[in-house]
Amino acid sequence: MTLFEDLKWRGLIKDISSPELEKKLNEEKLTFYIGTDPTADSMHIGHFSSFLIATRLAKYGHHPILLIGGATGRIGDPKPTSERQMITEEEVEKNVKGLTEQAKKIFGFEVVNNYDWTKDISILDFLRDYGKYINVNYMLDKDIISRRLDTGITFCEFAYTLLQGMDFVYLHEKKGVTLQVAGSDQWGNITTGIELARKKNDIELFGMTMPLVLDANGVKFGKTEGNALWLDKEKTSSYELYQYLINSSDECVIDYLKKLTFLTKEEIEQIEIKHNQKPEERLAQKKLAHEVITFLHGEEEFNKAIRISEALFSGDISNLSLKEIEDGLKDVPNFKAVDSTLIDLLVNNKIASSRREAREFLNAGSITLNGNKVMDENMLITKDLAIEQKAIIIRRGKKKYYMGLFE
Ligand code: 485
Repeated sequence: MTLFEDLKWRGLIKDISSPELEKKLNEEKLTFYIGTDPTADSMHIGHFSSFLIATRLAKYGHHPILLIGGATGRIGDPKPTSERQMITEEEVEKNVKGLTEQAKKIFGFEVVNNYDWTKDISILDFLRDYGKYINVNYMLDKDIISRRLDTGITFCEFAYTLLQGMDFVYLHEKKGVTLQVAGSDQWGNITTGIELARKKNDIELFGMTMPLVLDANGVKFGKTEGNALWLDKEKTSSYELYQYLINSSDECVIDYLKKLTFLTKEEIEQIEIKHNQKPEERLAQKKLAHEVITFLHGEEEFNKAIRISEALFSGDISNLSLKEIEDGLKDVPNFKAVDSTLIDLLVNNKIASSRREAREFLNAGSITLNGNKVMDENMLITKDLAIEQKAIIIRRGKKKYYMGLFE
């Protein structure tokens, strides 16, 4: 299978700037780039799904450059709905640093920052050398800009597309870049660069976009109740990522395997057949979690995520560290633990609604404390019982966890 056929099969091609690109991708070695703005100090899984294209093309011998937008991040790519809140320069710098380290670590490719070549261009040079080549009419036709005309768009954001266009031209001149890749929302910015290069240098540059990865409800992949899944494991633990991926719906999981892993067509088709025989075993979801987490955080983190999941599922948490427990139980109800009897602890922290109900749970053997079944309502709960003198974990029934923390 050629690279282009592979990308198509994965559903990774939305628009291409010229049909010639297929031949070029299959037969030449191109230098290409993909960029992101420093709106946070870590990428999220949405960026990852796009940035993976860099590794995909590199596997076929193309040369990737990753761009962090220290300049464009100071302006803000117009959103279709409203003007962005500007972020402070300190924040931009901090985010550039975080993203640069992360991009190098995860992908291992060259990383550039557009602030380096943008910061010293004077306003007059900008207008004469770039502004002169782009018609305002052309800019107004762009989807994102035209959608903002009703609500308004400042000159600052209006000019954004020219900055990104300038990057493309600059990277072509300095590094031989001929292709820019991005998610489909970047089409307007990519074509500005192509237009600039054509008018200014009489050169043809190429662009390619991929569709957004969506879940079965049309929600962007990686968003849960408005929260992004971050690639920085201090922000989103491997366990949380594991839980998200393992819970992918059967409808979407094969699509995710195509878009988020390097498994081949043959491998994915095999997985699909086996998965459909026994969907309840979640083979496809397990493969997905394994591939994504080992790529991002390494095998050890993946094994840790499995260990936490299994321990929490079986209830035997005695082998987990406090950190692992905290990762695993981040979202469970927390309470401040004080010395008390077991029954008081259950009632005072609403694990049982009354003393009568607490006794029912205890007598039925459905309460565990740090993984061990407890039945004596008068048992004294103190710091000495807590994991690393800090946490007590109560499980009620099969699934319901509560975490008490001693001061
Ligand atoms: O020369 C460039 C300067 C800036 C950018 C790209 C090239 C960033 C770009 N304008 C942007 O806003 N990208 C988004 C971001 O940074 O969050 C997202 C896109 C998405 C995908 C992802 O970056 O919305 O489609 O391309 C990598």
